[in-house]
Amino acid sequence: MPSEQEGAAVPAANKGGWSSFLKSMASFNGDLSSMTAPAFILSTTSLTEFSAYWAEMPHLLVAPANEPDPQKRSMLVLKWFLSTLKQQYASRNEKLGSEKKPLNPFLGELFLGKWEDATGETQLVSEQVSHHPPVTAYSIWNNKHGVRLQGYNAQKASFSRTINVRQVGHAHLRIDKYDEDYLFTLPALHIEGLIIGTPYVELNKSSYIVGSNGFTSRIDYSGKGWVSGSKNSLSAIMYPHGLEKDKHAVIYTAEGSWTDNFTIKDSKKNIVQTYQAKKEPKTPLKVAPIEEQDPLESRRAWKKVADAIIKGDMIATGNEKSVIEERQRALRKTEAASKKEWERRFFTKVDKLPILEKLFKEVPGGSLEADQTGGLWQFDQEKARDAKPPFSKLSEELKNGWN
Ligand code: HC3
Repeated sequence: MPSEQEGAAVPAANKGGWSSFLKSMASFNGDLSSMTAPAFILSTTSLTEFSAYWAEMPHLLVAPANEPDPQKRSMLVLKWFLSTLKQQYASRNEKLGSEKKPLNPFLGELFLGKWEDATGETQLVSEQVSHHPPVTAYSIWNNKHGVRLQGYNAQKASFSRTINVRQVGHAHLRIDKYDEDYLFTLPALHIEGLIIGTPYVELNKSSYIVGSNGFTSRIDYSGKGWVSGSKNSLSAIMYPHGLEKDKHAVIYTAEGSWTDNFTIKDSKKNIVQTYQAKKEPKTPLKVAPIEEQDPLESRRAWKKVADAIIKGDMIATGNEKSVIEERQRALRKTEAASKKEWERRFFTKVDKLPILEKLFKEVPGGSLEADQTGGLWQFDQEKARDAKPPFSKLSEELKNGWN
């Protein structure tokens, strides 16, 4: 894949490393966790933290719970989902200048936090529930508004001119007041700017939001092509179940950019919602100080690795990573010897997810794909209620809200 532009944006000292990385991608086996990237492109953040991107604007997450009209409620769910895209897929390159390679979570790794603002407390629990394949599960809830989001995700990657990623997994939003459930499928993505050394995510194909109230939204993603099109584009339609192909059945449409502005229009083409990603206020996530965290909490567990990455000390980075890997290998050995599987702290493997199975019928070719995610995962309120310090505050929250 040599090119004149290769590594153009990479500092001179790192050009060799970038070239070797690109060459090594020709034999990439599709397992993102086994990809070895040069030091300067390593992130200090683990993928367990990415679950927080779902709720950085709690006011938009809870807004549907305060809308009595079911069609408008579904439209607000669509608006919230679209608003999360920039956080999920573009916030890192905005902050760091390019998409870096996140830390691969170990089995049992946790990331906990909360958002506190006018919407009340929104809690987050994220846990690595599987290592092979890597699967991250999360639960996010706001008791004041009776809104609960949970889900899990894995990535299937391939290399053809760039890194292409199909996301496996889903998100499930529940609005207590209306006894309503929404299924979200996850968009496919690929990496742009890889050759010149400024990788960033572009979304492609489609994703769906299926509501138990009878409305589905399909979101189509596109980017800048050779001839036309613009970066990070989205176009969505919302329609009654089963009427995806009927143009006259469309109730709302959304158009614009998931990193900038988009509008939502009704069937008469009146603008009913405008969204400006750069202006929308975010609520910072509060995470316990590292010394108060559980040893399995991400920032505490990865601290020495993160410090070594920041210092640019690759030897220490490798050594500290090995300490974590060795500990994990020893744990797996003990478990195998005692025929006991690692007990997930907040999630449980279940045989069925009946609500989601029903909603998946509205997604063309969609299914739960349990074989790709090491099973089906569900937030376990019992486990969370019994949580011991430092998670006791969390169990109080659960006692007060979940039924
Ligand atoms: C592909 C990705 C890891 C997975 C990231 C996921 C899909 C994780 C779940 C989140 O909810 C959404 C999300 C956002 C970004 C995805 C990452 C972008 C790049 C990263 C690759 C493993 C890194 C590739 C290495 C390099 C050097 C090109 O950045």
